[in-house]
Amino acid sequence: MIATLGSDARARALAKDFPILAQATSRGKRLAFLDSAASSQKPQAVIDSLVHYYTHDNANIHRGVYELAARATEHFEAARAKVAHFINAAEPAEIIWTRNVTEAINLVSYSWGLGNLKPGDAILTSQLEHHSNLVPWQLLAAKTGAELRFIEVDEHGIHQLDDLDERLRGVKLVALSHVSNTLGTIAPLETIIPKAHAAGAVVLIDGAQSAPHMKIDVRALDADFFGVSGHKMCGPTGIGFLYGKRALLEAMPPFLTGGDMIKRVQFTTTTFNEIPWKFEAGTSNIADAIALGAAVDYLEAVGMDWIHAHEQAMTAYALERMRELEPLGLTLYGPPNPADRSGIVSFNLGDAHPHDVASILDTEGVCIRAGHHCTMPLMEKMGWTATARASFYLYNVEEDVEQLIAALRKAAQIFKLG
Ligand code: C6P
Repeated sequence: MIATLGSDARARALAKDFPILAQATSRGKRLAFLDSAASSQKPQAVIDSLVHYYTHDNANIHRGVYELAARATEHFEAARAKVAHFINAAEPAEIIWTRNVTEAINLVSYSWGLGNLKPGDAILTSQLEHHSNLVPWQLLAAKTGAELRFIEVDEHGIHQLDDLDERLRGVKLVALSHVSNTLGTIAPLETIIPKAHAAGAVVLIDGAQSAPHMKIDVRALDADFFGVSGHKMCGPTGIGFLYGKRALLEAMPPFLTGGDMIKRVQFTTTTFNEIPWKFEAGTSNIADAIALGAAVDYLEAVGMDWIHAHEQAMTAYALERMRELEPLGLTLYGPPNPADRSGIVSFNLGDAHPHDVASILDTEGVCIRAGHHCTMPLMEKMGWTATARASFYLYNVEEDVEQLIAALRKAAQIFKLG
């Protein structure tokens, strides 16, 4: 058994902050929640923030002059500042609230993309992308006449960069996920971003699977845009954000229009608000933005470096234990070196359908995801119909892996494998 235990004791203590994890399943099994890549659980502090807001502070923001409205506005803008600090943005004005990373990417596609791309230009993405970081670019390419190109990945899901300079020729936008939600691959952004900029491209990073799990410094990365979903980082659903460099955001037209995003409206013309409000039309998701601020407080108190190290250790441990099941037909996917991947492990068990595997695991209290993980082109390239996927977060402990292994052995027995 390898030692994950330096961090296991702390993870065990942190798990107590997440009330949902204390429950047993309807079959009386301990809950082993291994699907945080889909959506994380919420600590009590985030739940309390939601209850506190609706109990004490609820009012519309940026409008009322009375005390409640002023307080709601103050907390809402304070949450923006927390998020800015969390990813080391230069200023809170560079953070735009969105519903999730999908909306953040669509905002860039419509607002930046339509005005900046023309026939002869190219968009470069990769074969690993989630549909949210692919479909918007397919549509943008179709609308503008730009070409859509791909960085290829090998059979482990590792980016192939030998011909990157060539692929970057004529590229105006590079759009990449920081961490693959299907294979856990960490993209070599330190190599790609400087080359993309040298080629004259703007860079958008889909941070859905990185920001919850590792320290993000958008200025050190030199990302032009960076999108995040709050629900994957201990925050509520329905809130996320787009980071954008001030100069880019200022030059972009609004995405949605209506109230709050204006400075002055006359019958036939409108002057738009300053950033970030120019991009926040209508009443915002106030309570959830504030609760995302509470999630940021929580994650920072735990320490992003600790979270990353814990997940790396959990993943290395899980990979080692799962390799014991290879004689039973278990196949592991993704980068072989644990250092090249985050806390996501995709696999298949013999020729059993991953949905059936996931259903058997469920009877043992183990929650995993199965399917194409919104990466259908990657599945097609790899020749897989689907995979099963376990993913780890700060509250996962060695016992979760033990439970996964025992449940997989049971599944192998049921499918008469090995
Ligand atoms: N991946 C998963 O189980 P939204 O739905 O907007 O919050 O996140 C979309 C998204 C975009 N990019 C990446 C890399 C993602 O992982 C996700 C969400 C979940 O893998 C749900 S499909």
